[in-house]
Formats: sequence, structure tokens, C-alpha cells
Amino acid sequence: MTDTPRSVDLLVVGAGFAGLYMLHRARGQGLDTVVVEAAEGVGGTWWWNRYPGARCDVESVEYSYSFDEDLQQEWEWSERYAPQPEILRYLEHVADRFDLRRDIVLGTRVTAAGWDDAAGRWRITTDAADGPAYDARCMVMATGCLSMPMTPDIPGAEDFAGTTLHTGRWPAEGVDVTGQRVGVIGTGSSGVQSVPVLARDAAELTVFQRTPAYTVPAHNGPLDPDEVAAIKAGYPELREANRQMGTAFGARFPPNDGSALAVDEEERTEVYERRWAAGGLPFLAAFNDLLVDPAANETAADFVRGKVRSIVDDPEVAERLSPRQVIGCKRMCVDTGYLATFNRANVHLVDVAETPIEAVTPEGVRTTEGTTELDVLVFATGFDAMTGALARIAITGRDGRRLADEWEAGPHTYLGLAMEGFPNLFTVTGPGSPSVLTNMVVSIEHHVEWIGDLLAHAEEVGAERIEADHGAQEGWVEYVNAVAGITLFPTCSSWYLGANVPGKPRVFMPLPGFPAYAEHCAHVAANGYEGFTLT
Ligand code: NA7
Repeated sequence: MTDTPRSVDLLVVGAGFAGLYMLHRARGQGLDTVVVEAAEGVGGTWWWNRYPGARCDVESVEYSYSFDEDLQQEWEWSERYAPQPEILRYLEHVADRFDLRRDIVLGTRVTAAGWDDAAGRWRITTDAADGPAYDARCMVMATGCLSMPMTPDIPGAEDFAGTTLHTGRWPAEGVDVTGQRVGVIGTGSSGVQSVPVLARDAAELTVFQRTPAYTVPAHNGPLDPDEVAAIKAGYPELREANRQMGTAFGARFPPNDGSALAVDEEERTEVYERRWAAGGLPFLAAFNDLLVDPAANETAADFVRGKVRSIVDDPEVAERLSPRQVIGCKRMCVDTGYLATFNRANVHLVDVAETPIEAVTPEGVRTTEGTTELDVLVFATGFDAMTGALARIAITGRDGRRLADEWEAGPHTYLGLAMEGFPNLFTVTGPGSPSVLTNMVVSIEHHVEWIGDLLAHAEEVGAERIEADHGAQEGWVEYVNAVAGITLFPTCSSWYLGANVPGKPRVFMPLPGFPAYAEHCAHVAANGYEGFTLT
């Protein structure tokens, strides 16, 4: 680390969708900005998650920036659901097109940030041996919601003689599994997307499943040029319509505003069949009460279990692949051939809820039923979501307050954007905002623009410090809990609740409902940023 810190107006941590746009926006406002990124390239999530089959399960024409009309008109997506390499190319293109790279420092991890109250600045430390430390008036954490991989603590894991991988840290050069015996632990989105692709090349593929996932077919394919032209002709309208959707996407296949229990079984099944045929996450918008009424939810869950039975040949395997929890409570998956993969002779399903994993041995995975010998072991075991990436940075605010202590019982934020005790520090898609329950790009653009406006306002009124008020923050936490409490979300052990991380407090972290949230943020701004103290 060199002695003289580099001094900037704004330091952004992370160069994914959020960090890139924050840099572009802040620069446009005349702020001297630097982005510090741990990876060796831009792209965030889409830089790290290179596992076979990785793709976004929000449609590409919707999962993209809207802030620049020329960009959205010129960029050509090839498929309905963009694969990881294409999204990464898109973000690299954005970095080049807006000349962002000159203010991005790659391969450098921010390790600590401390607020110097007398100077009114953040003092920032990184892991770079020879780079500068930083000194910034403001900081934006664009660190992502699913960026801190989770590998379960299984005895013997370090003794495995073969190759160990995590889907969220897949090697950039790829991994050839041809002729190999591959094991995959985990059946969330990453497992569901990678299993069909790995199965094609592997000699044998064993899936270690603890909780079966609800998964809906993507029906992915090349985009129809006429459809794309129509979308592009009305892009601003589509973007606006999506901002009015609870999940900030899917306006082209809007939610059905009726109860699942208000129609007879035949009509209900017809609605589900139509959504199943259309594919993707809008399945959950088949009726308006699927995420609030257990009886309504059960009708959708039952429909999907019926699909499992119809796709999977072996009734015993189908039964093990049939989820029992509330549908949508854990993040629903979108798949390409996942269930049918279990009809292949080289694919085996081990239910580790029935026969738990005891250990990883040099040869493979040992469950209570015996050892499966493997050459490659893939952990598709997810992330320390929403708070993990923030928690790994030693953030110390006013009066030596440590974020890790403040959040010991769960994250407390105001609007998912700021924390009391941590002046001039902002989070993009932080806990307490809709974030992971939405199209992330819409949420990110909203946050970046809102933070940009707040910084501009502070400059206008000559304020150098912006801090969330304690009362406003605690009121917000209560509000988020109350909204989540109306839904069925808190009823299962999901990463939304922190339940996948041993010892993590169980608090429902995201706020359901994008439009009401955006309205709330607009109201706060219109009222002179109420709930913040600007000095
Ligand atoms: P997820 O959705 O958190 O899935 C992780 C999977 O790993 C899930 O099936 C877990 O089972 C399983 N898991 C975790 N620990 C273990 C152990 N110890 N033993 C067996 N199985 C385990 O992560 P993904 O990466 O798939 O997806 C993350 C998000 O990325 C996704 O929701 C999209 O938004 C994109 P469990 O359900 O906990 O029983």
C-alpha cells in the first residue's frame, strides 16, 4: 500500500450492473469517482458465475439498462434468456461505450472502511500490496446481493482428491467434465441450470438434493426479430410498465388479478397450463393470492408436482423431486430440461434429507447410505445473500460503530439505501429494499438515480454529511417486517431469511413490492429527504 491515499468524491465498491451505472451517473454529476472491484474484470455476478448453463431468468430484453436510449436500441440480445457470456459481453460493452474503465481499479478488494468524523471522509483500505488506500467523501456499496459464495462445512471437504468447484466461482477457462464422474450438491437455480448441461458431458452425474426446487420451464430460444423490433419501438413504455409491476418485470405477461380460489379447478388448471406453456417466473403471477394465501398457493404447488410426475419417468424419482414447501417461498427456478435430465441413465438423485451427507472423502461423497465416487464435486450451495458481501468488509461508522455489530440481530437500513451511524454511505439494492424480489436491473437503476439525486441535492444545499435518522430507520425496518409478514415468504428456510447460513439471524431481508417502494422513495425525496439529516 502506498502512503498517500487517493482522494475522491465518491468511491464505489463493485463493478457489476450497479457499480458501472453508479460511476456513469456520478461522473455525469461532476463527481470525481473511482470504482474498486475484486475481480479481474467488470461484470460482478456475471463475471463470477460462469458455470455451465448459467443464464438470467429474467428475459434479456427486460434484464438490461434503460438509462440510455441508444444503448437499448443498438444492443442485440440473441436469446430470450441471455446466457452468462452474453450478459458479460454486454457489461463489457457498457464499460467501453461510456468510457468507464479509466476509473475502475480491478483485482483489488476493499477490506475496510472507517468514517473519519472530524474530516467528514471515509478512509478506505484494500488488499492491494502496492496500490493506494483511498479517501472518499461518499461511498456506495455496489457489492451485489448474491456475491459471497456459501460452501457448507462438510467434514473432510478439503481431502477430496478430485476437483472441487463452486458454481459462483467457476474458473474462467471452463472445466471439461467429459467422461468424468460428477457430483452436484444443491438444487437451487445454479444446480437446476447446471445439472442438464453437466449431464450431457459427464460419464455419471449424481445430484445431492436436500430440498427439491419448484422449477418452471424457460422455453428459451432465439429471439424473433419482429418481436424485438416491436419491443424496441416501444421500449420506454415497456420499461415504465415494468416499473409498475410488483417484481419490476413481466409487463408483457401481466399478473392475473383474481384469486386462485375464485375459479373452479378446470379454469384454474387452464390458467396454470397457459403460464407453464409461456414459461418462466411469471408463472407465480397466475393468480393474485399465491404468495399470501396458503390454500391458493397449494393449488399452484400441486399443479407443478403434477408436472414433475408427468416429466420424470421413474415414479420414485419423481416423488423425491416433488417439492412440499410453499411455492415461491424459496426463489423459484427457471429451467431448461432439468426434470427430464433425471430420465437419463447416467443421472442419479440422492436425497440427502433422507440419507444425509456424512463426509467428503478423498474418493467422493459419503452419505448414510454409502459413498458415491467422484472425479468432480460441484457445490451449487448458494450465497450468504444480501448482507454477506457487506459483512466481509470491516465497516466502522460514526463513534466507532461497527456495521457487523449493528447488524448482529439482522440488517437495519433506511429504505435499503442508508444506515444510521454511517454517514455518506449508501447501499445499492441493500436489505430493506425490493432487490432480489425484482428484476435487479430496474432496482439498481432506481437506486443509482435516487442516490445520484440525493448527492446533487446535498451539494445544492451545501450539505457535506448525509445520515439516516434512527427513528426513520427503525420505522422502515418495522414496515419491511410488516409487509413481509402479510406474505407467505417467511414460512420456509430460504436465503431471503438468512436461513442458509449457520448462525445468521432469521430476518426477511428484501421488501416485497417495487412500485410502492419506489413511490415511497419519491415521497421521501419530495419532502426534502425526510428521514435523513443533512448537515
Ligand atoms: P440457492 O438458491 O441458495 O441454492 C442452494 C442449494 O444448495 C439449495 O438447494 C440448498 O438446499 C443446497 N444446500 C446448501 N447447503 C447444503 C448442504 N449442506 N447440503 C446439501 N444441500 C445444501 O443458491 P443458487 O446459487 O442455486 O441460487 C442463488 C440465486 O441466484 C437464485 O435464487 C437466483 O436468484 C440466482 P436447501 O434448499 O437449503 O435445503
